[in-house]
Amino acid sequence: RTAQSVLAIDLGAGSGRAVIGRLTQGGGPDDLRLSMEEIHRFPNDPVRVGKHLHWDILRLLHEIKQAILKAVQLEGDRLGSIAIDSWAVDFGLIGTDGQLLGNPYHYRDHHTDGVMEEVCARLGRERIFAASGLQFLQFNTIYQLAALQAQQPGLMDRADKLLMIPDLLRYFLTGEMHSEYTNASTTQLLNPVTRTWDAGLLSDLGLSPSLLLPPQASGIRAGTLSPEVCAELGVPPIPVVTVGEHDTASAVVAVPAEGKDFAYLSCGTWSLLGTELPAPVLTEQALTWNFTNEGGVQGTTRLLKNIMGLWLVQESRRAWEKAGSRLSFPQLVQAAESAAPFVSFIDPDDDAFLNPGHMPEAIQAYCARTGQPVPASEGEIIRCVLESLALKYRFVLERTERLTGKRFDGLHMVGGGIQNSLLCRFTANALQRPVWAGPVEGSAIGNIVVQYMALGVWNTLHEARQVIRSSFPVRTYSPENVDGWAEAYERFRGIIGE
Ligand code: ADP
Ligand code: LRH
Repeated sequence: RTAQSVLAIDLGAGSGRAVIGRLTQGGGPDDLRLSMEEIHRFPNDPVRVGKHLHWDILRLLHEIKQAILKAVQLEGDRLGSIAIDSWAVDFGLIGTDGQLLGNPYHYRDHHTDGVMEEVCARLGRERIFAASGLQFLQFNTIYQLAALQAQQPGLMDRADKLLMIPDLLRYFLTGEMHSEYTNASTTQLLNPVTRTWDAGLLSDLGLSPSLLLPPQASGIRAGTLSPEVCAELGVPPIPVVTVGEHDTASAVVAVPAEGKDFAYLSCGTWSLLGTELPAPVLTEQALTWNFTNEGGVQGTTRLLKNIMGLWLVQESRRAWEKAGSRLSFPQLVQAAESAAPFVSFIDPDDDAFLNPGHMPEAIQAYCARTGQPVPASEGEIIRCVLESLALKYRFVLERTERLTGKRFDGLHMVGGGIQNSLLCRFTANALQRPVWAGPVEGSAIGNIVVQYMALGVWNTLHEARQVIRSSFPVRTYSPENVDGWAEAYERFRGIIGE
């Protein structure tokens, strides 16, 4: 087997894609180039059943199989390995017979409403933060498990193992169960110092330690396609490896930074803004500001904060589509560009926006509640969202600097959201620093790179990032209209009450 190409499956909350990564030799002996070819893209539409929102996990498995089939048809024996990354926190429960128990919940389902508050009152926020280093989000795995214990004790009694979404899909492909570290770190049950499950937290929550498998590093062999999958698809037993299986961990791998101190924004359904560090920041200030220390590839820490991101645009578009308007993302961006600047701002991270049902109405209600002009047209609403996101990026970047004592020259942006060049421009303006936008398929590229690291092509992230830098375009946005944005930032801070 000549291992020259790899298959990355990257599942976002909005859509999934399968990408083949290939390495080619440039002019000199050290001149490697990475290229990628998207071979499959599919929507990831959650399904509502009764009161609850679930992922369509078997459909995702079906799409992954289609991707494997296409990859083998294209690459034949050259295909060296396969890996999956996905959104964080969600999981499937497996019974003692090895079967999946029920459909995994979507993290935006309301079954966790109020549960975080209850668990924090019982265990203490300080204690949970010291034991996990994680930000408090109501959908973290820890609160989903507490919700299931209260609401479906029978299910929890039958659960033998918990597998995070990529672990689960890998299990379906290989028959082997493993837990991958970067995604395990998003559960809020993993200790950021010992990098293993926090026994105290598990015990206080009444969770059996045997529910969770020991977290494994990214970049190791975690099985091969099972005989059943090989027979079904007519493909050979290709190795399946672990990567940074949390999509944000993979996105951070793909940041084409030159040095070790850089700020990034992974820009998709969510906006994840922060920096890469050798160790977690577990200070009181990090807790108060609700920052997170997630596990990164090669033992790094991702100090970052979740910002609601382009979910606000996606959901607005969905509401307008239901009402019969069919504007594409580029058309919505164009409408926003034509709308008046700096009219109203929202805090993108207000709880009202987590899953409001009708996003434009939620945005309008926020503006009315805060005594601002209420945006009406599609362009006005999207303008309000994009300006508010850019201003929130500045707010979080400045806090990241205060937590780390570092100063960043600019911001790297990766992910599907950088196709929104208005947002990139606004961000450079709000920050009053340059934005370097690229690559678009950050998570898929990070996934590919770690597969190549598993194959021994690179030893360090630094080397891999050098190749990413020379292989994919990066567009620079320089700040303009500095005064207008500085004044807008002051108003924005007043509105969000910080
Ligand atoms: P995820 O991986 O979380 O599903 P992506 O990284 O694919 O998300 O980013 C999806 C978002 O990118 C969409 O919500 C949309 O706002 C934005 N987007 C995608 N394509 C375009 C485009 N052509 N123009 C503007 N925005 C776009
Ligand atoms: C982005 C992401 C993010 C998590 C959220 C649940 O796709 O993985 O890092 O907080 O989804």
